[in-house]
Amino acid sequence: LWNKHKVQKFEDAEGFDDRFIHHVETTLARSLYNCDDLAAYESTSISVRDNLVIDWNKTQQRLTARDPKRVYYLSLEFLMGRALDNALINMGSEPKPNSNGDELLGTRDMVKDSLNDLGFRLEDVLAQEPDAALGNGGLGRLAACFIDSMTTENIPAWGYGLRYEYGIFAQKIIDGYQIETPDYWLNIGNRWEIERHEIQIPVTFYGYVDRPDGDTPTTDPAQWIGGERVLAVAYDFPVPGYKTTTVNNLRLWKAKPTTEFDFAKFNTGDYKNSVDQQQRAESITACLYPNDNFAEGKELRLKQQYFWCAASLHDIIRRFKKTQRPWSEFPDQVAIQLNDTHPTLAVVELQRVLVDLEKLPWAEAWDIVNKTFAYTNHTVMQEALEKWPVSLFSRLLPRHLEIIYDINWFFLQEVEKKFPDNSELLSRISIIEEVYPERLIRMAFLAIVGSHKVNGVAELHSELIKTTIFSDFVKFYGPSKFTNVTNGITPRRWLKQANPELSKLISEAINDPKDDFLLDMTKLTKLAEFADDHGFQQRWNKVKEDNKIKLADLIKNLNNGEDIIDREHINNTLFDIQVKRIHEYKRQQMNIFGVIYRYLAIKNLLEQGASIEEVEKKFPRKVSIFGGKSAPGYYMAKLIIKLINSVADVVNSDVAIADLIKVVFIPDYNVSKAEIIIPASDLSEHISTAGTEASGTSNMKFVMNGGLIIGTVDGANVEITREIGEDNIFLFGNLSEKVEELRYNHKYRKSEMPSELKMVLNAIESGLFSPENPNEFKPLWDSIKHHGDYYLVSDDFASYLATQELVDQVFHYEKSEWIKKCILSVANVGFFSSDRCIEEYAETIWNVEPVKPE
Ligand code: DL6
Repeated sequence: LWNKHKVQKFEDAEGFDDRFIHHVETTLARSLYNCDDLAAYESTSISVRDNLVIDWNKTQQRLTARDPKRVYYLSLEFLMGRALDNALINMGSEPKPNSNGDELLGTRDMVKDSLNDLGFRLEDVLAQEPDAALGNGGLGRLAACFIDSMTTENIPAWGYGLRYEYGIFAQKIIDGYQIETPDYWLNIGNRWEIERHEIQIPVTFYGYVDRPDGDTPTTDPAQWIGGERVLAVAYDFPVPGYKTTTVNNLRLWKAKPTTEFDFAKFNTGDYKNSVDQQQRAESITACLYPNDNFAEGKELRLKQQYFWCAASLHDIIRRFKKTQRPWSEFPDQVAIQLNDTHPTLAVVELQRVLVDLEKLPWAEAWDIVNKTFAYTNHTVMQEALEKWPVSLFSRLLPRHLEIIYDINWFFLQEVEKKFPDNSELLSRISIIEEVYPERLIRMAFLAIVGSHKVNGVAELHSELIKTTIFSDFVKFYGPSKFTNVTNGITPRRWLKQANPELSKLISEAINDPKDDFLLDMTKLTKLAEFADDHGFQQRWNKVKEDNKIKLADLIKNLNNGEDIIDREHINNTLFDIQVKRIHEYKRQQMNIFGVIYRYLAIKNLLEQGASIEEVEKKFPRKVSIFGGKSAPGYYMAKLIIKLINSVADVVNSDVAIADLIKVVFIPDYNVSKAEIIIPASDLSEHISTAGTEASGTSNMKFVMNGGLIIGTVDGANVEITREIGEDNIFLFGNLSEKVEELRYNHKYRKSEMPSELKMVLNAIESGLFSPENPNEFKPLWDSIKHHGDYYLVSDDFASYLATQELVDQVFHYEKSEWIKKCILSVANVGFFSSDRCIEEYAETIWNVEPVKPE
């Protein structure tokens, strides 16, 4: 009977129309005559989601039947962006003839045609969707790309995270300053999520530890009597894969109060407290912490972490227990990946469950824990490494603190055995940092001790963690525990979806009409055959020009309809883009100093009597485009944003320079803006101080979209150079090996500032960009002149400018060479597909196999 009445997926235009109208009329309770773009978006989304849910159910049934090892990806951030377009591309339907029988159409084209017939434009409908911006930057977007690839690769995988009510704040620029406004992304509801009322997991905080058998060792089972209890409610997001009917699940938890303490307070008339407690519970998943590469150390953040780890583990264990396997088989069935140290409490929680609740002996439990977890490190920067005060733990999670002490005790004993009488080593390697006035728990160390593998995210970074922050662990465990998996990005979103015209040109050129290259990126190498083909180069350049026009339109819209970019010269204006979080280590300040230098040099030439045509020969047309958010409390980053906007004001309104330079700061950089910005770049900047950017992933996105890179020898720039060839990237600057020496030189004032930088800083100090407050940018120049120039701007500035000159030369005077470099870069970018990463994780860390649909 169940089979007979099973809901069917829509397969063709007619099926889609029926489903669409059904949802307009029933789910939305509207009529087609009263259906605007927003309603059309909602109805399309629910119709598409219906298809996904049908495949989701089949995927879960298949997994239950086959019971393979599963991967659980624990990430406090999933920066998903919009879902609808991605689902339409991924949904797996092969292209088929349209109603006239004369054209190949995939699901996306079919839905586009149908919507057209119903009176809607797909672009307008897609634009209604708010971004799911539950992440800060690279780390969260990586998790989103990985979950796409895990599904595409048919890996049995679940993502676990938090369903924040407010995602990363929306950035407004007022008078050049960043102003944060809340991002209530659920304002119009969320048509992609399925609320699971039936899955409500109690999570406890505070309280005390009870030992019914008296003063037994802490490694024996104990009972944690928690104080505050909240419920974790599951919200599921189906994740489609490309050309597969596998649909995986992203489960996000929302906190809600238990009803029991409401009533207790209510009955005693303590209404205010009862409401307070409700709000306390809900506050756990209210907000994403808006820091990138910075650990803030707030109690609420630790509460978020435990809430999420406890609920996720409970869910994982429940699923495992259904199979009735013995505990010893847990690591054969479950691989848990820790995305940075944020989920490290899951290690402790699993040990607690096994020892306290399941009554396994400590050592047996620990063996299971260790085989289950693996940890990805995303940074070497001290300020980003999480350390929690012991006192906070002892209040919030008293039993977990005991367990951490025991883990540390056993670990240090092993260290002592291997390296006797080395108390310095013991204190360096201990999970507990003995510092005054607060002992701290080093979460990265706990993650290493609790995991069987630790990986960095690009080759240079993975080497650096072994020689710097984790060197003692390499000594103790040997190097084999540490490995590298270079990051990647999904080509479905970052090529097909963001840059449909380039994707089409590629599939035509390599004769791949069904877009199989999006699964097998080695097919791109065929593009190299066209690198010198003049006709192809022109078509390539036309796609770039069209993308630049789209970006110019976006900028115009954001600028109240006023055009900043000169449309007439758009093809020979170099679009130089740096979009990412604003951070001193990423060195947006060096970029804007470069712009100032160019501006001053142009003004000098003009003052010396050169004509604009003569000046243009030396400094051809260029638009410098910036975008990115600063953490709300990061003073220097906010000052950099202000400087960029102040320079833009001066330069853009200076008619004397006749549009040779334009500067744009795009407010509120997010995933859907990135999808417009990245395809439009001629050049993008990845110019971090060597050794500071773990990998970077936007570097890969820009290359995949046919732009060239100016960059330092840092993060994944190294592998990008290896893959695409050093002739196709503009590298400059000092190497990471030199950084320590250069910092030392600054400290002892042995460094010389280059004259170009002096000129720039003098101009800023003169108040050229802040006439009303000449000291406005003092902290920026002070950090270079007086505070040791930690990010080594003065050491790299001259080579940065020289390399920019080379860029100008090739772009403006050797355009065919430029386009050739772009084509060759795309031909060899295949390594950076996140499918490759997932294959590496699956094979070398998780030991899981794909489960393909029949
Ligand atoms: O691995 C993803 C991404 C890298 O591409 C960036 O280079 C790196 O800065 C970023 N790291 C973090 C670390 N934050 N914390 N916590 O976001 O990871």
